[in-house]
Amino acid sequence: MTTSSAATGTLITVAPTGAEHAKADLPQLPTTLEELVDTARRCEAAGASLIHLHIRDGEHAPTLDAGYLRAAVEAVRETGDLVVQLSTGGSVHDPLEQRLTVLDAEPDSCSLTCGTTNFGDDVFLNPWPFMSELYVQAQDREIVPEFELFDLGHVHALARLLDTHGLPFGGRVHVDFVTGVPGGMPATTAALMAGVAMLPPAVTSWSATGIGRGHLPIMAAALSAGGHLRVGMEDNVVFRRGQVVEHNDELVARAAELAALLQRPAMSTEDARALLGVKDRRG
Ligand code: KMH
Ligand code: ZN
Repeated sequence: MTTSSAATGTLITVAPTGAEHAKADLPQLPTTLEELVDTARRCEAAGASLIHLHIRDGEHAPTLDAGYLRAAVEAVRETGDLVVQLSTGGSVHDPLEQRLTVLDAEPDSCSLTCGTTNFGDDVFLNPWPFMSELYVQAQDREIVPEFELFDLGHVHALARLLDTHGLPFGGRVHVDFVTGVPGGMPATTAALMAGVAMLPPAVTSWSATGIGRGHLPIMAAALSAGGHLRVGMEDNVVFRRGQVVEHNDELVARAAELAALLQRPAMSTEDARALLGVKDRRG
């Protein structure tokens, strides 16, 4: 794809929780249903149009339990108009078979990581048969995947996926570069631009996030290159040097402010739905 085809508005995704941070270390991390609903409401008000959800159980531990997932999707959907995306990446400890069952909760969108990557001291496993199966199941269930690219090889695997199975439900192809994971592509402008240059022509939009200290540089690089943004405590818990994030809406508001300054203001949820081609499951 060419960056000039990017929309004039900015899709802001919030990834509020993730699977890696412990509630005990970060009590403001939204882990309960009430906290997720509050997060969705406040982040939509601040400019987010898509929420990438990892769910926690009653002990605040990552879970792929069908009941928890479905309850979260329904509650967030009732709260507002955010596009609801469930993580199929889960935590590095989740078995592949269980990660496929995430689709049973009928989110609007699901993440789909395009390859295995080292993930700190762990391995985030995404072998080809799993990616393929997840993709086909998402097509069948009319759930729009967001392709997560942690490395340049993942861009190549995305092209293989599209060549093998055709377009996703809705016909749009949105990818998200996750940069700065120890073991993946670094959170540098050069690495991000190398990934963008490799995107297959079927890609219709891309966003990027930088883990930890890569957060701000990648936000600036993505915006200036016509990309969209992902922010949130899953990726970064430091607002500025010496100041920990107290609520995800701080990160969304700052992203919206920068996007507005660059004359690519935060996109409405309706525009985001059209950009991504999601099925309307509201009401
Ligand atoms: N928690 C990471 C191991 C995704 O949500 O799809 C995987 C991850 C990607 O966060
Ligand atoms: Zn995630």
